[in-house]
Amino acid sequence: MHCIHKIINITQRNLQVFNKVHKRSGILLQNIICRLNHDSEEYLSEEDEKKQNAYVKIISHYLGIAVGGHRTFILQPYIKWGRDKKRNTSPELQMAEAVALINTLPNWCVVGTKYSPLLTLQRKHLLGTGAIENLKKDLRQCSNPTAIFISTNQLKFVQISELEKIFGLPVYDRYSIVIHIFREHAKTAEARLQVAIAEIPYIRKKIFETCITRSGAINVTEETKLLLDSKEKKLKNELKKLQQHRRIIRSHRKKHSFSTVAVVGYTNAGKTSLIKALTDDNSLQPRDKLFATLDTTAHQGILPNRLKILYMDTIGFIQDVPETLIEPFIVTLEDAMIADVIVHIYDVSHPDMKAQYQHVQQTIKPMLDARPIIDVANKCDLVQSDCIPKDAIAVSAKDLTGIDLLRLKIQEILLASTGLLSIRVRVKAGSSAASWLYKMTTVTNTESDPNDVQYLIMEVIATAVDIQKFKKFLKE
Ligand SMILES: Nc1nc2c(ncn2[C@@H]2O[C@H](COP(=O)(O)OP(=O)(O)OP(=O)(O)O)[C@@H](O)[C@H]2O)c(=O)[nH]1
Ligand SMILES: [Mg+2]
Repeated sequence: MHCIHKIINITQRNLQVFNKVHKRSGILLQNIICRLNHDSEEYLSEEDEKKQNAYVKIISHYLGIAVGGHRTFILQPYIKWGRDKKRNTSPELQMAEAVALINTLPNWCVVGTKYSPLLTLQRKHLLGTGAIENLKKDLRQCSNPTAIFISTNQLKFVQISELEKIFGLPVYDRYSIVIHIFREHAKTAEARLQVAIAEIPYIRKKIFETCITRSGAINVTEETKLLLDSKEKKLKNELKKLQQHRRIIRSHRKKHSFSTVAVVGYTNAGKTSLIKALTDDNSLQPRDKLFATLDTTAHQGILPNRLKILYMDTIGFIQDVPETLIEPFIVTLEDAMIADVIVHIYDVSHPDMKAQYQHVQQTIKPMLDARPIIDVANKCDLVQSDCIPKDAIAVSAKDLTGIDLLRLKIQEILLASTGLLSIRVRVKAGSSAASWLYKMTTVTNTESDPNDVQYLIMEVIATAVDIQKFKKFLKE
């Protein structure tokens, strides 16, 4: 109830402001954008300070939070052959992504890299004795490394602690590095909540795995267990509120039938830049960082037929991280996935483009039914035109090439998928027919009839049902 009450208050505030300057449809659209983008304030934590401090201590310890950053040595393991060998990418491309992940973190830098061919990732020390000795040598030759990043999905905690003992340095896997980035980039309360939820399974597993005694019992203090349990309960309750909040927005959007276009894609593909290019929204800040965007936000755009629509910016995808990490973000991603049209943007200049494209397709497919997807090959300013796949729209969000064509494509697919029709109607100025159209359809343009100024040529977008209703109305 509290949540609904707040939403109503916000809407009334917005309405007062917009009433003065906008027409009816403008108000509704702006309200929805405000709700989608800023309502999350209400999810601010009210947690008791003492408990919070204890929790922060646990998190910092188990996540290895490093305030001053790290001089990182990256080890890129890869399976040489067999079932687990990755076939659509290469160790070099995985290493490039690992370097980009570290460079995304402020004050972290890469001071050395090494590849490690393995038969399995399951060994207690991950590496064989010879490889460990070689790595020790590499670390000694390196300029003062303070941490090791082993660029694989998720290590067992026993592996982490063993390696930490051997090398005397903190060891991170991709799960913990991506959590660090999420923490850094989570600006709204909503995103912070999602990151906190993503941390819980990691911390839980780490605490439990590192507290197993020789006899197999889990030696965790009652206080720690309680703290984790209560934190988890609280976060889940807040997540429930978030879901309820999203449902309200969703039904509101449906009720006022604003068409939405979700822009999804691999992290750093150019989703935010594309929406900025499509909408001219200067509040959008594209950044050369992985996971720069964590929140699903809505931005108003206008199609060539003057239909106002909402573009949804979304969190990016990445390969080789555990699902539990992305799961809390699926709530907001699902919200985008109910969009009328999905734009899948990928970086056509990226050497790992194929694997990135396939990863996104595989992740979004289960969330979509028969929803149309438009493939957009972005950063085409960086490649020769013969590198661009034939079934994609070539775009440069930076240089604005292909943007008009994309708008037309979105319009075409949107009208086809929503059953909306764009029609021109001649009606008498000031007539009840004109009022009916203003009230019941989206009027995209109105001009005086050059042959008779008493008449208007109105361009409207409406469903086939509404058009039938209008014909009936004219006969009455
Ligand atoms: N050369 C070139 N660079 C681009 C283009 N589009 C985006 N970029 C750059 O790519 C980087 C990432 O752009 P974003 O729009 O932030 O990418 P994103 O997909 O929103 O990234 P995340 O939110 O981090 O997942 C930025 O440095 C952009 O300036 C393009 O068409 N050409
Ligand atoms: Mg972004």
